[in-house]
Amino acid sequence: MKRHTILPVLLLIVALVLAACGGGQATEEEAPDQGDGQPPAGAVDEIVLYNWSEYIDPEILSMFEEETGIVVTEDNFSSNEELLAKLQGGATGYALIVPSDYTVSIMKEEGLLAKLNQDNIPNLSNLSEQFRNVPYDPGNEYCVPYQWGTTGIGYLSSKVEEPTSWAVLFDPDPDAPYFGRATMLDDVRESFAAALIYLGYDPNTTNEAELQEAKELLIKAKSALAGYDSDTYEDLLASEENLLAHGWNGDFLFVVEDNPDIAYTIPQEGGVIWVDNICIPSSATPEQKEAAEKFINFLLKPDVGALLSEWNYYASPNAAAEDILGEEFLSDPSVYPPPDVLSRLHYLEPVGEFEAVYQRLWDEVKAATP
Ligand code: SPD
Repeated sequence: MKRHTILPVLLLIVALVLAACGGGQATEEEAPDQGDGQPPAGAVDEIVLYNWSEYIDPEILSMFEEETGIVVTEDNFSSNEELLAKLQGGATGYALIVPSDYTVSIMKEEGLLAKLNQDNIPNLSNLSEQFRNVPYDPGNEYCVPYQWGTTGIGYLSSKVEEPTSWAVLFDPDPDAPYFGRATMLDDVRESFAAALIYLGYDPNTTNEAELQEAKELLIKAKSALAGYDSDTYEDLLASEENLLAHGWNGDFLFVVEDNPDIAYTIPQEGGVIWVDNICIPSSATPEQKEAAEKFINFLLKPDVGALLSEWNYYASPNAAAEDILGEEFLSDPSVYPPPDVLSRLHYLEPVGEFEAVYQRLWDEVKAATP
């Protein structure tokens, strides 16, 4: 286990003091029948959350269990495509899933998501205004933004010069210290986005010639790579087995405690910005859905939202949680990119039929010898 050990204690003290004053956050509400420590008769007492790895503080799951009697267990995926394929294949048993923005659009279109009963989620009012009306899910009809972040490059700052360009991967210098000790995300859209952005193209392009060019670059990059990895790349940097990695900002910040030499940057050509969302699959039973909505409401409590970001180092879409997080966290440019960086970031969008083209070309990249 990692992260700050003092903050949860401080938050608990603040919560206890507020409760003793008869107050508590004006922005924190309980959905009907929540809070007696027992699930109602006939309700489920266990649900499964299908999530990215290392994305939720286990303490949050324990707190929820203590409050409601509902045990939340986790299963993990490594990419949106893995999650999507699982649901498209008819997987059942999941009450909660965490797709990114463009995948929410695809899942909605394919009928894979259940509509939220917002009466069960009064803490929705804690979301920042900009997350109440996201383009892929206006009005939070199906999902609630969970965390948001960026995709860039993590590196060991005493061994590698700050990478200012994606050229470190796409035009690698065989004499560079990171050559052969770098990784890229095992993620079709993210890895193509890095190459397309480096080439000056739209990371959501549906132009096959541009995609072919990006594919060639991705193959060229393989000479500098130790491999593709979306789950352990930050640990491999922390242990100094690798020196540079393409990845998600919070994952790098997660291991700075283990190795303070780790730094994160977004190259001058730009990078990807994304919003992950917590949603309920349409395959959930009514009982699972009710428990899942309780959990979503719980996550939206200000103190729980703050705990989540303090643990995983991703930015919070929850305005009431941000009030607790404090200036140091909110002004960290690796978590909340400043305006000049934000202006160079792109959201991934669904590309329709072209998803298959991306996937075919990605398979060719993976199979190729550089
Ligand atoms: N360890 C948690 C990582 C979560 C990353 N989600 C990002 C998806 C962007 N395409």
